[in-house]
Amino acid sequence: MLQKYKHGILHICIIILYAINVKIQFKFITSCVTTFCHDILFIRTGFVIVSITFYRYLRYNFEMDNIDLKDNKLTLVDDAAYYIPNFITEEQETYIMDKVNSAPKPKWCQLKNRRLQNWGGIPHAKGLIPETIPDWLKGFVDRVESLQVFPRTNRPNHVLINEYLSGQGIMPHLDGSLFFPTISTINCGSHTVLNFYKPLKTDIEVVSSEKVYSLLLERRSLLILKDKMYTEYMHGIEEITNDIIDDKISNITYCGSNIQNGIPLTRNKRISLTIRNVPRVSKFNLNSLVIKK
Ligand SMILES: O=C(O)CCC(=O)C(=O)O
Repeated sequence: MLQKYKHGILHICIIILYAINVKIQFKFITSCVTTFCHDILFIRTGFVIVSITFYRYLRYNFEMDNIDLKDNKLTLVDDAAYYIPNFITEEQETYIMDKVNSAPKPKWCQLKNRRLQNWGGIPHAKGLIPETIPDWLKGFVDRVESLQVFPRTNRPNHVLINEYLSGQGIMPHLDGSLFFPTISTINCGSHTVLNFYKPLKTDIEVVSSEKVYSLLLERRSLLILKDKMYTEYMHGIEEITNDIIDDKISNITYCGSNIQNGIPLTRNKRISLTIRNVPRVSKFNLNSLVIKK
């Protein structure tokens, strides 16, 4: 019931806080002029700051909960891809990057051209060996889940964190049948360009053929790939340090106003959070292993 009226309640709270703020700020200015009573000024300033912060928090949650995925569905690519710019705030981006950077060394897995961390467990051919997702990360997983891109039976239970230095990338690949065919990726620290290729099946392996789409993933954005975009197209990131934005970028009209045809973008260190569901979960649990130790 409360859930049903959540948006209404938030709206009323925002209006009340706004009204209180206007009134208090008016009184505050008057009292500045008429009195030098520092105690009262101090209390009023505190109240204004607290209520503005709360107001911004409510507005932020209100706007986030109101994301309508239909508006973010990319029309120039096959079904289905959704691109949501500014899915997280600058503060949240810094928070994520600090958490990722301060993870203990054994949490990192160093590959030839990038580093990664597994959260939620270790995906294995026989299923996920699960582990509880820590609270700092769970909040972001819940936000993605609230967009209802995953069915209730396949809630996101795994987060792969990739760290790419400028010039690093990932070979074209398919994520395969280990995962439920929906990928959601939060981008932090730098933009990148994610390319999509038609797979070519040879007798020995599946290789990528021509590039069909490119998507610009801006900092703080969320990308969701489903259905054919998951199953039929390989995705990869070229190992380059600069990108030239041109009309081959299929989501350019969904990006920020600073993104225009012809501009060069320099890549910095990028951290991506790939939030997925592993349908098969092993009974063996990494948490119990740690406790037994
Ligand atoms: O970093 C990304 O956006 C892509 C990651 C990816 O494709 C993968 O880890 O399989």
